[in-house]
Amino acid sequence: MATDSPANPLPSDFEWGFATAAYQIEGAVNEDGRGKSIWDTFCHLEPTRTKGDSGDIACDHYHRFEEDFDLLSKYGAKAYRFSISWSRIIPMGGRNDAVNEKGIAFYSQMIDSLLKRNIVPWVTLYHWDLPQALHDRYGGWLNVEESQLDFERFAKVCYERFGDRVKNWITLNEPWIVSIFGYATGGNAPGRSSINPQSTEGNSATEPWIVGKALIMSHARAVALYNKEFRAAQNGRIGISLNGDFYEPWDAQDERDHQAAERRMEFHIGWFANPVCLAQDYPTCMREQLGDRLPEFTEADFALLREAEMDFYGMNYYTSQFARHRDGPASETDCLGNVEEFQENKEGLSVGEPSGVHWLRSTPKLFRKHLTRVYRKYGKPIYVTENGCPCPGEDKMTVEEAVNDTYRIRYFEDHIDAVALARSEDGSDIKGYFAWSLMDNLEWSDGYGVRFGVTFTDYNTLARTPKQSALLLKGMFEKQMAPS
Ligand code: PNW
Repeated sequence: MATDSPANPLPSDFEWGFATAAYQIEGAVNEDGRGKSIWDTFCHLEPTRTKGDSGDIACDHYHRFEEDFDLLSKYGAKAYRFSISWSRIIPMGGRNDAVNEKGIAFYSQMIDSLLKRNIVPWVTLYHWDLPQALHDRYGGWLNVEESQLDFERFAKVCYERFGDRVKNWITLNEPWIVSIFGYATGGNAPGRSSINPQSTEGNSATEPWIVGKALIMSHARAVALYNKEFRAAQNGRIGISLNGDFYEPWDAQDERDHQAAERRMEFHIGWFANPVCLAQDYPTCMREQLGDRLPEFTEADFALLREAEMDFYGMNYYTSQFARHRDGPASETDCLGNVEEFQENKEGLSVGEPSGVHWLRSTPKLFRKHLTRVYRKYGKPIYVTENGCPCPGEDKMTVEEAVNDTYRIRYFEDHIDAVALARSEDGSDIKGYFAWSLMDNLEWSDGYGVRFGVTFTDYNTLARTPKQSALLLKGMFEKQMAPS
């Protein structure tokens, strides 16, 4: 039995489990009154922006969630993080639009099914699937004033209908990716960009910063509402999930690269964490570079941010990189802080071992640094809300080969070790961990080729097969909880 002693790197109440997102697994896009989201539209653009794939069927989780929760039980998960499709709950999205009772019933059944199994539900309100109707009506996240009021109402419906049973809320998943991939590079829905040859509309110099403000204020409204009207009765916790890599200087001898690494992290994390964790303005280096392209916060905005005190910082972590400063002024469309990014440093040393996707190398030591930097800077307890990888070559493997996921097993071991060390050695308060993902699923613009699951999904038969890592995670956590 695990007992708590100061020698145990992880406490016995450390929460752990697996994460997913609605559009990546549910399918059933036209069922039971669901409205379209911007990802339905994006996945059906021609020429394709998603390798010809869409979430029309995905893992068919909508019809198979009981089977998938059997897997969670089998893996020993204590918690499960999933997201709610806004357009299943409010098909047209807006604050005066109708609520779809069938959408409510679906998530209600899911929540009950988890609780019956003693698995704690963690709900993300927004994992990238904006109702298409809001995009059409007023430009979606480009309209700061309208979008925050509609998001607040969506959040309210979720608290009212699920908050008796759901005690863990995540407002937004990765607002950085939403803003930059959606409105600067155009790689994600709604695919707007002025620098992407496949995009027909957009302004990469201005739109991501407007969208960022819309997301910050939407988060703030959802948290302030929870604090004011629901916290006392429901007694839950609320936070946000931010992505961000740790950056080391490309040339450790060059002070300008040290500054570049810090600036890169401010553009990644400080952009959102300053306002949402500290009720402060954007980092100074962003103001300096972006000038009046970065929207101001009014006094009323700051007042709302102060009312939106949250309980935890959700960290999505996959990899890290090196940053090198650029000479001269930043271009209008730069969104990284006027730096170049590399996976090797000046000496040619790789940041980590390559995985099955180009942007991800395994960097557990920098994970520990990242956890501790974020904890010291923003002062919130941390839940790792995503961490995981595809194995090298996994996209071409048969199920028999893929279940033998030694790279992923090592990745998890090393990253869980880093969490334990950040706690026991650095004093960082880390309370939970979710592996991404419960099963292989639609990897957004990469389609179904890139497999992040601990469960293999056969997209022809929709059969699920546990990979070895799925069955080993429980032991990895228990080992860290045991007296040493
Ligand atoms: C996250 N990057 O996105 C998302 O929250 C998940 O939905 C997704 O499946 C998972 O990570 C794996 O990609 C990211 O390029 C997408 O650095 C891309 C990056 C980071 C996170």
